[in-house]
Amino acid sequence: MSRVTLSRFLIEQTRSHNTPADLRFLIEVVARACKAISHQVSKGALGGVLGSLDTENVQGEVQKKLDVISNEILLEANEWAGNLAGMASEEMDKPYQIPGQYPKGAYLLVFDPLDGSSNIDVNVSVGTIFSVLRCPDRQGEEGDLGDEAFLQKGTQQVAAGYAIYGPQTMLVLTLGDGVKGFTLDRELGSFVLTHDNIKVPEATKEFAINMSNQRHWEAPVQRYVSELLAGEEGPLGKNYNMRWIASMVADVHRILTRGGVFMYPRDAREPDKAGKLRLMYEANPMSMIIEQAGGAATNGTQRILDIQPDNLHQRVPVFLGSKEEVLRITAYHKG
Ligand code: AHM
Ligand code: MG
Repeated sequence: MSRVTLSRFLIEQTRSHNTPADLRFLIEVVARACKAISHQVSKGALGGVLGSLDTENVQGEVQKKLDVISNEILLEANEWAGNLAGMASEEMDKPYQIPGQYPKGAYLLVFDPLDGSSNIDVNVSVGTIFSVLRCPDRQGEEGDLGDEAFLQKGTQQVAAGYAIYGPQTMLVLTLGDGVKGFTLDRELGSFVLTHDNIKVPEATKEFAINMSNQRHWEAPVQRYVSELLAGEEGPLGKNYNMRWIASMVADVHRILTRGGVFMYPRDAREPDKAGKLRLMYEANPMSMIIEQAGGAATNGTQRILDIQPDNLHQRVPVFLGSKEEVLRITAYHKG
């Protein structure tokens, strides 16, 4: 049986679902960049790529060498291809302008080039998260493209995905019609479709949260997690298992594989920040994938994809995964 590569899948999408050719090329370029990042990540200490730089990103976080390398790989791969009007990244304060000598395209690409990078030096899975939006008409045609072009609700995403650099490198993708998983075949040099129609089980017995922040959480999260911990004797009547990888990509990948609920709530450590994770390039693409796989994603009170962003690097509380549990914790916030 012939194998379905990402390229073949995308060509078939163009035929069967009218996926525009430039969107197809864009995904191909992002996938190629992810292969290059996977290669860099896999070199580890041999490639001299581990460790931190002396620089901080816009969020005030120390940048890892691989954060910067991955950001550059994505920018260089995409800037000349003609599919984009601009890019924005966790690692850059302002949108990246397509250099004048290259053609501009209809889309915007937003990404976290290397999510979970605190895990790189300890050889635990990390990943790239990306979101594709349409560029509003005529913006950036003359002069620089501003932040406003990117400030679109998650419902406006035309594609979202992530690459996970783990025991296997995989690309998980949605074009708004279900979720597909592709595994990198290093001998072939291609992503091959291995997980057709990924679905998140509606019910689960597994949760993911950084328990060390418990004392800072708000009341609904305190209540919910104490019920999870109470197990069979508690109000939920079942025993729950816990996992926390501290790489959103790896935690979400597990949830897509076997169910679960992922939480990064707002907490009282930094009261002016609405959580740790960023809306545009972490929460929105992951929420689109989770919803397309039959799960749910909220900020506690509202569907994440319905939030109108007002800032490129805006933070948001995140509750996502198996529907039953996400609806429960959301009800606790409202009630
Ligand atoms: P990063 O984008 O700087 O890597 O931060 C995001 C990561 C997520 O992947 C993960 O869910 C979270 O931070 C872990 O945070 P903590 O170390 O507070 O548990
Ligand atoms: Mg991140």
